[in-house]
Amino acid sequence: MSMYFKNVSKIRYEGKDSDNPLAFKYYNAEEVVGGKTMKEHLRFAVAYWHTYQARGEDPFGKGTAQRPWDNITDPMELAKEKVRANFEFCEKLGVPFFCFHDRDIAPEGDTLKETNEKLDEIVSLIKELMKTSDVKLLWGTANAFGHPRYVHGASTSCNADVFAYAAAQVKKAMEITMELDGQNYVFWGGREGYETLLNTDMKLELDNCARFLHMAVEYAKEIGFKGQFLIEPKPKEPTKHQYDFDAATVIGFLRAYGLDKYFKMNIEANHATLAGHTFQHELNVSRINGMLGSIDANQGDLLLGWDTDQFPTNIYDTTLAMYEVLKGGGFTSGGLNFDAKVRRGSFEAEDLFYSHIAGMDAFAKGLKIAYKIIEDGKMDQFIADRYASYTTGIGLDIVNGKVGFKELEKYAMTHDQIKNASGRQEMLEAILNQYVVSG
Ligand code: XLS
Ligand code: NI
Ligand code: NI
Repeated sequence: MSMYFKNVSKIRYEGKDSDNPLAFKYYNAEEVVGGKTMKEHLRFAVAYWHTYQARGEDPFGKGTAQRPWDNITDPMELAKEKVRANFEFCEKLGVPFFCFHDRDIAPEGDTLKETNEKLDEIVSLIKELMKTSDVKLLWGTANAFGHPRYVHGASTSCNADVFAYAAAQVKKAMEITMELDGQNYVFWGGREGYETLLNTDMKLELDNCARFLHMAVEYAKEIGFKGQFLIEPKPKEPTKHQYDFDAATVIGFLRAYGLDKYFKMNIEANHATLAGHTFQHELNVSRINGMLGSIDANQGDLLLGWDTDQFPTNIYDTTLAMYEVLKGGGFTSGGLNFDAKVRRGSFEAEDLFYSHIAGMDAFAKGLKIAYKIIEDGKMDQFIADRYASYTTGIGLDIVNGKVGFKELEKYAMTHDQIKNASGRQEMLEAILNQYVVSG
């Protein structure tokens, strides 16, 4: 196997006192936390688009990235080199999964037919390399937003020809995801949204989006695709208003159109921030609705209003995220996909390793802290006590549906001297600090 990352050998766990930047300080793949290894809990994935496609370009300047495949000019040769590089990269990091958009792995041809042929050629190479590797596909998706044909959206485009083209593209993306044994298939509503209501029939666009998803569900049944369908909420960017705004909006939409039993959420930290929520909020909403499927693990910059896709290094966030994941019973088909890119200034290939190591360590630490919080039970006990009034007397009657307004009025007439208890927010924040610091 050719070597793309020659200066880096297999990344090992060296523990918290190691000063080797190319070693894990907290992520110890085989270490058992509550009956499962860290590898089984965290199910890390490398995002193909950020790792092999992104060049660090921004609106003010060209890409700065220096990559081992930079001298290859033939697009198909380049695509193949990246496939090989992906396997070497994931193996060196010990990351068990990767994720891709159809257009990340193969270039488009002049016609849809040609594009699909190119895709097939690359998929066969991936399949071939999978035979001798433990690296698997966490999820596949279709890039139905980048090409100019998607200027007005894909399934929500005003142009029925675009709807049809997107359907053909997603059909193919589902097929290759299945062929590569992908464990999930993601729908991120790239340009499904609007810029202005002055030119938009929102009702028709939403109905069409639901029609599209129903077609996907039907087709999955037809071909026997058993992977989990995921929807990734995002409130804005690229459009001013994205229909899949946040978890609550998406869940409401799925229920309204009878799609809820086929989908779960793929929650991205930075998208939560853009929606004006915390990462934990989005995970919690998904979890309590039984729809927490997978995570796009990154972080945003609270001072910036766009999707900066930074590597997750904030231990508070990773702790509270893993708290929600553990409370939800852990990942099944999902995992932690690093939908994150190195900064423009971090242009060397080695930075791809430093960034993933930083993210993996942050989540490993978060997992351990979250597990300890749950195991100790102090936080749970506080919440249970806070709602204790619903476990006896009138509260229990409310929960059991035994009383209505008339009975409650009668009760309130004789219980109007109400006593509340403190919410103790600062005390709880200090307890959380103790957990995070003592780790
Ligand atoms: C963009 C999204 C995208 C999805 C996959 O903001 O995060 O990368 O994860 O299409
Ligand atoms: Ni994402
Ligand atoms: Ni994103």
